[in-house]
Amino acid sequence: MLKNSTLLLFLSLGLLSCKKSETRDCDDAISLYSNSSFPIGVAIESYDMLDGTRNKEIIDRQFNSFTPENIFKPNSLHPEENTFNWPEADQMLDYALSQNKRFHGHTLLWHNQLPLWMENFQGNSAEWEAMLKTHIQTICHHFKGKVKAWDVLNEAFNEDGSLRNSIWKQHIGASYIEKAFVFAHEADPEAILFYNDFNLALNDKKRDAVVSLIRNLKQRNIPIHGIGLQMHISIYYPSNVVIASAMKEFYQLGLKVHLSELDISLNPRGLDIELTDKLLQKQAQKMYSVSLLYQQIPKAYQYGITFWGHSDVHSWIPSFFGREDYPLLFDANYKAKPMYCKFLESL
Ligand code: 9MR
Repeated sequence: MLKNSTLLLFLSLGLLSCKKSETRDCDDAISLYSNSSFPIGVAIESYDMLDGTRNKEIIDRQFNSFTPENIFKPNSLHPEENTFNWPEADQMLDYALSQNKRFHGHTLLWHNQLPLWMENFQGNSAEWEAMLKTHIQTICHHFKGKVKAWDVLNEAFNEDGSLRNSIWKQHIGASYIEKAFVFAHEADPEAILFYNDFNLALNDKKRDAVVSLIRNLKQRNIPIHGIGLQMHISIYYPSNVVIASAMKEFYQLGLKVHLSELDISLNPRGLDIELTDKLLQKQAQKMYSVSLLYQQIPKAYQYGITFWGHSDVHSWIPSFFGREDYPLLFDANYKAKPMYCKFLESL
């Protein structure tokens, strides 16, 4: 027999698919965030803030939360052991705050985009731990009170659910994770601290591993407050049922849920595709469903939905995977796509 909660989930998914599937024309002079009950974010680069550009117009009008796509990563913020690179980061943050945008720090730790000195650091485990502490606390102190939330740790798990063999795990051991959260919390007790990863809806093994890590951290009062479900998804998968149950699993652990890097691929298999209206409508429908499902989680757990860029021309996907794709809200001419219109309609 279906449990009540499962039954409700299926009923609501049924309702989602019964709602209008036509995309009405929409006007991007409207603002997404001012029509939304939850924050709507976007990953930005410094060039997105250039005066007079369509980029700036879009990020200012449509979004009320900014995530730095690259310049807050370790190789950029901490390029040499005794050098922190603040000016570009400060400029981006000050701009965001002057526009009343929330600023989401991404990311204190990762296995990618590390400076060479960090990768080649020599020392015993106590020295590695001291280095980790200095890295995290210098950054958190510098931005204290301005960066309200941090991705403390990004992508620590492999797809089979094992812990990635990053430099942190190799030199400090698995306890580097709890240490990282404690260090960040000591430096800025007000900051909301996230673990961020991809495929957490799609891949049960990975999700189970992250859930059990978080349960363990929570039981020991390690300060962790949110989960970043990156949501690099496609029009084909993961299913809406799977997305809904992943969000539920995490908010039931008491975590705020951030759909932190959303984009919807039209071409996950990297085929020669023709960009048809049918594909764009499927993408719009997926966006609509994800948004409605997100709005079904209790308000207190809705940290927001962040897109990993605003226009297809800036998406990381075509260059990273070497394939044609159109995963974002605006097309390469900065025109709002059906995905934008359906998202607006869902709010
Ligand atoms: O979008 C980012 C791209 O510009 C960088 O070249 C890339 C480097 O690995 O990182 C991209 O952002 C990633 C994010 O920081 C973490 N999750 C996966 C994102 C896409 O790769």
